Amino acid sequence: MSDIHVLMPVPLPRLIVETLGANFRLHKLWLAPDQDAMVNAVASDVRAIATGVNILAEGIHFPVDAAFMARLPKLEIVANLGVGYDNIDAKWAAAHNIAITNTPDVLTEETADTAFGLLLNAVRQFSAAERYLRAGKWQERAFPLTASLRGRKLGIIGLGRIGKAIARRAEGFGLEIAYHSRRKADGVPYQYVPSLMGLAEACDILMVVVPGGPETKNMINAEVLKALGPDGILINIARGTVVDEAALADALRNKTILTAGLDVFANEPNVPAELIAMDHVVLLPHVGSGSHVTRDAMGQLVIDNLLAWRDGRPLLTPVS
Ligand code: 8YV
Repeated sequence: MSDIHVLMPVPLPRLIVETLGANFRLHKLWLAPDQDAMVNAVASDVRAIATGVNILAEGIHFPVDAAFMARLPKLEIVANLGVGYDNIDAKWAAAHNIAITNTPDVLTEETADTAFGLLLNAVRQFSAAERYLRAGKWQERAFPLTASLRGRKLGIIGLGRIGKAIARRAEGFGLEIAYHSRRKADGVPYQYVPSLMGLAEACDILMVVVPGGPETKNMINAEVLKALGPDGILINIARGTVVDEAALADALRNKTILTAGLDVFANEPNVPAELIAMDHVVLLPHVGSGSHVTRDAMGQLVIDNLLAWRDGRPLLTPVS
């Protein structure tokens, strides 16, 4: 065990807790009866933070914001479990020479699978159909016919690694594909649409794959949903904050759009009651990367980044 102090604000998966515990002086903040007192006690020693979003214990959120990092004068690195790192004030960290690592690549295919599962489920109403069967209603009559994926055009917002993995799947399903992002991507055969409104107008599926944070907050608003139109399907596997949830509930209630599939919410684990009450909307509890194999790979990457930092080797996946 080294004498390097690492602070873990939230309960991360066991692989990470055990391995970091064996290699560092690990402080498990979430277990402290008085968290503020624990931070004060270790603040002058802590050189690294291991954290994440939407972890094991529901409802535990811990923003690694400027105020928190400012309390740790020796902080050098924040290792995040997750590709998204909107739980960390990255600008402040960069300005203070604090490195951030995340867990890209290892979760790309899993998350793209989830996105596509949500889309198929939302368009063909598989969750509702299963509830129907379990409720014994099939005995009375067949499940109603649904909308179809056939003939649709998919609009991907954010053509990063996960966006491209979703696009590859969409090709196999015979969908037309367009995307919107800040810049046109090199070497992709998909139609680039320079504005979000333009993409919403041109497509009948919108797939949200952009990072969270202030820049994308409520980017999917009432206007965008109106442009998506009455056959439109919204899928969000990115961050709940990207979608104006009140506007989405209105759009679903008023049939401004057809349906939605959501894996993420603005205030997890709280989901607006109005969305829960809508049987045709598919809601998942932020399970995008949530398989054993993928979470293990993500956890290993958190560990490997911290060990590389400890040993003075280059970080594996630093956030630029
Ligand atoms: C979570 C995610 O990190 O990678 C992301 O950005 O949202 C998820 O993979 C995951 O729930 C682990 O906390």
